[in-house]
Amino acid sequence: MMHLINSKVLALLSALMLGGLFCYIFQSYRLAADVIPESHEFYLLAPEHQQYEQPSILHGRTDVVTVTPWLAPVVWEGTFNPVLLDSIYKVKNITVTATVFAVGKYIMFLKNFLETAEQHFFVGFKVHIYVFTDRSNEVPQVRMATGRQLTVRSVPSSKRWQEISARRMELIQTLIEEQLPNHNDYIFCLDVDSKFHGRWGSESLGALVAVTHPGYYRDPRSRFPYERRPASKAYMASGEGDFYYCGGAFGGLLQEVHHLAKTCRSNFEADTQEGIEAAWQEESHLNRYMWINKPSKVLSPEYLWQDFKPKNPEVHIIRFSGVVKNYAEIRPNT
Ligand code: UD2
Repeated sequence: MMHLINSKVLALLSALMLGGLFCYIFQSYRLAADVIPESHEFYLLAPEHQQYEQPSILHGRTDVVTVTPWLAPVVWEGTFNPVLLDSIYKVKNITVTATVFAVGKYIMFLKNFLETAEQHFFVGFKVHIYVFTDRSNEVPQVRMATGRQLTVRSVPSSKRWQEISARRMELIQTLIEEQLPNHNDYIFCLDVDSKFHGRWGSESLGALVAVTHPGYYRDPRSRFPYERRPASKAYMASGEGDFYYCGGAFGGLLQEVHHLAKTCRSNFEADTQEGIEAAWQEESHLNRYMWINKPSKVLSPEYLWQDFKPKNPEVHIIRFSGVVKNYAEIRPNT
């Protein structure tokens, strides 16, 4: 009799456990199927009843190319609606991180960079700027709007500018691994010897974002200063390559930029082992990376001009531009 009761209790318990397991699995399945991650790159939710100029697929800019052969947008003034884009990205509650390196005398550029970023870089969004410097005590005090913050990280000084420029990939990789766990957020890595002159905002967001170099976008690719030695991991053969991209500005989703930084760093280090340094250091490795891993958004040279260059007619607005500098005076070596 006792034996019979025990087996009934056992059967009841097993049924309860199975039921519980079924509910758990069913619930998890529902969650996985129903919940669309809010900050997913491709989930562009516009507010209801918003009024804006009617878009057209017939009329628009005809003086420039606005899409790459792999169908990534090329962002030029006049190709996007900033108000609409801001309203789409605001609800995602994203944080945009920017990294900037100011090692040695390059600290002199930081004040202008930070002050103009306040005026033009993702205004109205949460922004976190990381400054990497060996002169923490010389970092200028710049008033930042609510939601914007600055973190200073100490890095060692260096006797070679090539090394400073190259080490950026390693530091960006480590920053993302250690400090930035939300992989749905975005990051831009920018040169400090530059200033913002116009809006740089949500139109620039994408999974992997590259900027076409202002010095080469009108040239045939045979003239691009890619690394041409086959011994280097940054090697680009003649007839290869899409555009020549800047090392001074790139970005995207944290997970994408992490992969980029890690790959460029490891290729750079493999070159060093072989006693080779690519023609334009990490810019060469970045160009090789972007050739294989096509950027999902390409920013026109509006997003990195050079102050010494007169504005070309297709450039309607300069948003960010490298200041004129005397290399011999500011670099630790020539
Ligand atoms: C180009 C690229 C730069 C980089 C370099 C290749 C653009 C506009 N610039 O610029 O991104 O790819 O070629 O090496 O695409 N830095 C210091 N202290 C130094 C030297 C450099 O902090 O003593 C940092 C600083 O953030 C600077 C960046 O490294 O903005 C790049 O160095 P650069 O501006 O001297 O390189 P440049 O003008 O040749």
